[in-house]
Amino acid sequence: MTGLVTAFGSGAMTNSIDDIAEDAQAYFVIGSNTTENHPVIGMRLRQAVRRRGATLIVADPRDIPLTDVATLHLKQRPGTDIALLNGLMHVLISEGLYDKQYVAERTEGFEALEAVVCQYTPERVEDITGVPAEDVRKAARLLARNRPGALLYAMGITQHTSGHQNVMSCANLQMLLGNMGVSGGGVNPLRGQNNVQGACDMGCLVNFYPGYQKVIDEAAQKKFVEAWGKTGSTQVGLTVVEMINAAERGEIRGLFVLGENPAMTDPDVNHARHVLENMEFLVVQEILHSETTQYADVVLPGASFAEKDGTFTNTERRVQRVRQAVASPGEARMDWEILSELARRLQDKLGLSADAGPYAGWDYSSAEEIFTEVAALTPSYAGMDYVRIDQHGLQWPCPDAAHPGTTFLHKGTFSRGLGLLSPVEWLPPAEEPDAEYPLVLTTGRVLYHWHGGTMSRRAAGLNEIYPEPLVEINPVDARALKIKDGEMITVTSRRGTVTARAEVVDRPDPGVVFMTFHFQEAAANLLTIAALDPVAKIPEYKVCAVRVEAN
Ligand SMILES: Nc1nc2c(c(=O)[nH]1)N[C@H]1C(S)=C(S)[C@@H](COP(=O)(O)OP(=O)(O)OC[C@H]3O[C@@H](n4cnc5c(=O)[nH]c(N)nc54)[C@H](O)[C@@H]3O)O[C@H]1N2
Ligand SMILES: Nc1nc2c(c(=O)[nH]1)N[C@H]1C(S)=C(S)[C@@H](COP(=O)(O)OP(=O)(O)OC[C@H]3O[C@@H](n4cnc5c(=O)[nH]c(N)nc54)[C@H](O)[C@@H]3O)O[C@H]1N2
Ligand SMILES: [Mo]
Repeated sequence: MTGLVTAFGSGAMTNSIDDIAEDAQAYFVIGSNTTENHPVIGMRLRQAVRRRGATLIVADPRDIPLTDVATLHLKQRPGTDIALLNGLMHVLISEGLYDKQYVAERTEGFEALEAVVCQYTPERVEDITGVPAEDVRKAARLLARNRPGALLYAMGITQHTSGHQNVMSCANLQMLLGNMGVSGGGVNPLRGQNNVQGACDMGCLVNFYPGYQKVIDEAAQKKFVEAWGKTGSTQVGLTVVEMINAAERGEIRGLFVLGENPAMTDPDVNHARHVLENMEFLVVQEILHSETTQYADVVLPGASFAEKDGTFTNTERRVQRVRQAVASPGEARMDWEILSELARRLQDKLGLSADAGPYAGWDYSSAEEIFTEVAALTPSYAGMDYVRIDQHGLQWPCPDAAHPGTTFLHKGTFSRGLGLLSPVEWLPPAEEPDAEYPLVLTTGRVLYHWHGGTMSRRAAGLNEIYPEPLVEINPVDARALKIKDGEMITVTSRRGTVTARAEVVDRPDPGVVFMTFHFQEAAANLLTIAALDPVAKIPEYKVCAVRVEAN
């Protein structure tokens, strides 16, 4: 889900943590609560600002810990990022502040971009986003004056029906500033889980084989069918929400859920739970019981990260070894062992074993064997093996055994040659506030909990620090609704309703409320909308319309 494919090929940081922390003169953090959700990177940003005076611009609809040290906070309305980014580019172009040489030598499409962004005057941008026109100008000038600059984004940018276009907009801005292909620059999606980058690299995306080789590309198809036999898929698959919808239509009868808790984390979760309940056959491979295992016909016990051997790929494309630290309890086995055995039995049952190919079998005896196979079939991993990654890991692309790995991408040239500036128009979110549901709900995370809470809510210390769900609401709205800080309130959307305690704070502006999705007793996803970005298919978790009432 988070494997959003950007204009630059794959959803990965173009740069590295060290080069950003050390060489960037400016940071533009948009839709990333970095200190709470990527604390190591958040700490490096804070240090860069405090110790060497780097410029920090935060664009976020809420006050977040980073805004305390920011040079400037642009507090846009949720779902208005494209207008804001176009406004910044408007100023860069109209004031002649963009990197003209870079744009001429390394990019194409400038005229088309200019034609669109020239309509986003700072005054019009203020109308759409709520950010004062003067701050839009100030931000553009700061970014132009302090280069190289790194743009960092996370779910505040991607979890929208315009998520894919939001990312393109970020890329446009960084190209105009000449910030691509340089140390301390780049467009940097901070990846969420410890190994979501690795899962995407391995081909756990609907449209890619390992290493972002396209499933629809004929040469790639040929390679993988030759290597894997008929089991090598040649069709683009369905994403999470698409699967739920297909199951409802009767097109999917069985579901295998591995390391996910969709009964808590899918959007419009009343609907998702209903579909899970009616699934003819549901297998859940888990380390713990969750809201989703309650619907399962079979639960397969997986081993946790500390009980695993293999590799994780972190957010800066660094492939690293992970070693089993403790034995797994009971019958639990590593996820790949369970999958291999299941696949072996299925192959026998379906008579596919005879279907040859050097890697058609599932008789792996170690994670290393799987790694070697992937490296053999994947150019960006071709130069890696367990010996080479042992000490510090290696950052892909690493095309051959002598290659040192890649700190930052797009040096000298983009993979397509010239960087394409692609104009993007702002469009409103799928659901906007109205008389019946007058407030915008945006959802996200806090430092102390993790997603559906399956793991973090079992930790006594974390529950002590952050024991219950809170709804952040601005004092202006609270006063109008006669809600006091700490009172129980009801939040209702077109899809569901939850009750939780109000935290009356000016972290969000009037008109915006914020909830986390960590607590099953007030599951924010009962409220969210399952509207998808048409390209990336990511749900619009960051905007829906709600009504709030005192209890
Ligand atoms: N403690 C903790 N850390 C985590 C996780 C966790 O659950 N707990 N989850 C991990 C995972 S998988 C992920 S994907 C990352 C997510 O990391 P983040 O994306 O940083 O987390 P979120 O809290 O979802 O959202 C980030 C910010 O987006 C802002 N936002 C809301 N609406 C908008 C909008 O319309 N535009 C913009 N620009 N910003 C908006 C929110 O106010 C919030 O500050 O965190 C990872 N790290
Ligand atoms: N409203 C709202 N909803 C959101 C988001 C949001 O910002 N707002 N963010 C979305 C995002 S970015 C994400 S990534 C998703 C996360 O959604 P999920 O991935 O569904 O959330 P988790 O709670 O992390 O669930 C992972 C499950 O895997 C289990 N597990 C942990 N380790 C292992 C292992 O090694 N093997 C196996 N087999 N299981 C394991 C855990 O016990 C847990 O139950 O939520 C999405 N949902
Ligand atoms: Mo995520």
